[in-house]
Amino acid sequence: SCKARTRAVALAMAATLSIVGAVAASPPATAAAGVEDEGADCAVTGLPDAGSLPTEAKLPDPFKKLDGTRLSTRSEWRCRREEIKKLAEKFVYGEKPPKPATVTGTVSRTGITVNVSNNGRSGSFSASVDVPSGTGPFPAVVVVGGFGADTAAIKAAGAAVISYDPYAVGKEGTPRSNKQGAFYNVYGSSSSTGLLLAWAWGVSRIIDVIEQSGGGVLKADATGVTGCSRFGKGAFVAGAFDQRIALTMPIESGSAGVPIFRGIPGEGAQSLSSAYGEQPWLGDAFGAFTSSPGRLPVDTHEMVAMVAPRGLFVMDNPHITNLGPRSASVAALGGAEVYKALGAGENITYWSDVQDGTHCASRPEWRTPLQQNIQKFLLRTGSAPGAMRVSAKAAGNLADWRTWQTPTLGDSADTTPPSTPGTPAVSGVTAS
Ligand code: MCU
Repeated sequence: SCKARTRAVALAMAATLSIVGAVAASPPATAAAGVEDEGADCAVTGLPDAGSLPTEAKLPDPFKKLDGTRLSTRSEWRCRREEIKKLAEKFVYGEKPPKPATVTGTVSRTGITVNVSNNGRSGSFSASVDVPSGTGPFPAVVVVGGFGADTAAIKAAGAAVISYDPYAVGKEGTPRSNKQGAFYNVYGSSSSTGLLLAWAWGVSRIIDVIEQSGGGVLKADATGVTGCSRFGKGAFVAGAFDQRIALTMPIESGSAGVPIFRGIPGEGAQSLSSAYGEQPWLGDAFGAFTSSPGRLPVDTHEMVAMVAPRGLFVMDNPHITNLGPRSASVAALGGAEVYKALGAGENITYWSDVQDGTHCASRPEWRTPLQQNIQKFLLRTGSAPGAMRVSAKAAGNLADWRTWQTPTLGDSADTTPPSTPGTPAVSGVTAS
């Protein structure tokens, strides 16, 4: 069963673009940002209160700012993304704290250690590393949960595999009032942040350590993340919330992962109350929305958009209704509208056109696009275009889910310097 499998994996680990029309002075759209959150200095005002949310049956307009106006230039996306991030934290996942005061650790060809401390509290965890042939330094793919990804294909493409046990950072099986793991050691066992964002925080701290390691073994600016099922949920959230991640690859993530919350009840996927109740994956605040997702001021097409313009390869299984594949396709199609508006429509792939119905099976169909995505976004030697390979068996229709249209955004570059005592998550590194 999945549970036995995830436990076995955790135990085993414990034992051991082309931006079309790119703007001058902007980094290429395929490159990850140099910081965890480029919009950290944006002043976000006007977040709604939980008590005053209208019901919107269809997907919120990703291009509409909290002040009610719509984006007109690409440069505005940076702060619009920050609004989405704050909405997602407040209503869906809980808060992701910025980089802790102290992060130390080591990187070798076999493992990574991470030690963090903040305000007198500390936590540590480790991950194993498996390098491909060659001398390196290598790009790397973090495999959340250590299974379900085609690690042979990842290594054959030239990337290292980092096997990360998220349970060391956010344990399953605890009540929401007493969460455990390295994240909760630092931020408190009554933190309202759910496991998915705690796991994502752990991936970010691994990247901090890689950055600080000097790049002898692993390249700091070429990290991908993947994982299947509950760890696909985690991989998706990790990629959405850390702009240093160049390639995000959730596999069969199911409810609380990629599928739009609004679509899940109609499709008959794992219900929101079931996903919310099964484990404290989502933040505590989500509990108010399990039977009324239409009240959420944000949905997962906007988490897809948070990844833009970086590489995103969503893998899904059309044979298991419980996973919500139709709702996942709508999230990808909706988020792809933001990619297009940013001139990065070639950077997203959604692929549910697969034969084998087994959950988290190794799938031959994904091998080529997986390697092409690694070449394009991690090795930067390829330029294969993204694709929407939606299985006819579980094809959602974006038109049924939106009332908004995609604007043509002007090209002016964002020249706004970080305003105030901006707190870029990683000091001394900018995206230019
Ligand atoms: C698809 O991810 C989950 C699912 O949400 C759970 O209901 C089920 O128990 O486990 C799945 C999983 O993580 O399988 C490995």
